[in-house]
Amino acid sequence: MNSQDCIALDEKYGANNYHPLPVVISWAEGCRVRDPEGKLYYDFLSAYSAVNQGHRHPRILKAVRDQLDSVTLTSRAFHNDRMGLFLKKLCEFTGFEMALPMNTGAEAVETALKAARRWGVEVKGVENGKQEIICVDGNFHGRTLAVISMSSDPDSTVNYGPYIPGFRRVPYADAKAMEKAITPNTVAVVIEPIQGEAGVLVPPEGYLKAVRGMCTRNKVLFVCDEIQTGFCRTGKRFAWEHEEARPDIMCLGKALGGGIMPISAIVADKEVMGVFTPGTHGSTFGGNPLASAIGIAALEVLEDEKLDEKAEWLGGIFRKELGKMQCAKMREVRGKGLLNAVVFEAGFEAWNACIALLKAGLLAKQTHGNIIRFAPPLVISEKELQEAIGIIKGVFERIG
Ligand code: IF1
Repeated sequence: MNSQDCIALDEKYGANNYHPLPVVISWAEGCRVRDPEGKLYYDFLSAYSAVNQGHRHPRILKAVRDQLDSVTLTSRAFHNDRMGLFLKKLCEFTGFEMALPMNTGAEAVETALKAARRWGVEVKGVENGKQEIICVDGNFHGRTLAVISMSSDPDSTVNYGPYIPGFRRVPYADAKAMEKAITPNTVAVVIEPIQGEAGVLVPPEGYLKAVRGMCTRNKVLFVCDEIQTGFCRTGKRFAWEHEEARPDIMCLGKALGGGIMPISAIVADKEVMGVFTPGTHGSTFGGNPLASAIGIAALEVLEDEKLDEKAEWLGGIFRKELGKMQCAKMREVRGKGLLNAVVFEAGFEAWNACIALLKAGLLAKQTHGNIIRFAPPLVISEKELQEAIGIIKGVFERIG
């Protein structure tokens, strides 16, 4: 099937809930993808950072193939011989005591919200039904009803009421406003350490530390959504490490699945994770043996290939080279590690620039109309990155 036929099928049979770039991917490896016509592209989205280890990493593929020969799915009604090893590896990688496996990112966030509400009653002593959770403007934590009840984005929330109560929203990167919103019933604060959907918004230095501090002072859980920023993307294993602002609960997803399947989790210490008892939360697929085998391999690749250091190093090169480009419409280059964005002047149609990049052989997606996000797989080599920068330069300098 050619690209046109694939797109026609999507449009005829698929709900109209996306507006993708007009490109079809039928093959991928490392940091490159190919369309059915054979054109090669650099992938500078990495499935929104779910492909940090690169497409079809050989070591992760081997883990999949090996696991397919024994057992793939058991449900949690029985133990399987992979999950414990996976959770141990995840705890060692993150430095937390316990983990709870789910599937998608939104489920991890839901799990964190539920953990926080229960902890609020059972440990902090808040009356059930009175728990409050503080979130921030511009957040993106997924698509479920509880999660969109935190959202300030009209597209995500329109006509989906009634929304879930118990959330208070304050401006992002404003520690004072957040502390003012804390009441005796506040059980948690939920933030992304860098806001992805908001256009790779990096908060001023000291913000994460301030949030950590106010949570400790007020006996409130600090929930950090590292679903997009985690697993080496920003130059550290987790973005909170840039300020040593260790959260109480970390939400994980995307790259935990090694680019193969949805795998998510929360990690926390015993005091928090201890609130879950049999029957109070779960998932058919969470922790399944295939996912567990993949999760272990995904973490081993991040560790053995030192992808945190690599993202830090290459990210520096990327921002420096983009900063040098001659394009009068460019306003700002920002980000950390290999999670970066270019902000153009207000009213700029970044969609058109993404189409031009696509034609030149590089896939990236705009956000908020005038921002383009650049997040290649972390396995990209310096040479490949330089070639990709050349493509971006060619397009941006033509824009003027
Ligand atoms: C889509 C955005 C990125 C996330 C954070 C939780 C989730 C996400 C910080 C939920 C998911 C994805 C979802 C994807 C687009 C994408 C996205 F532009 F919408 F905001 F990456 F920047 N927390 N982000 O970024 O994870 O349930 O999807 O596994 O099409 O909705 P999920």
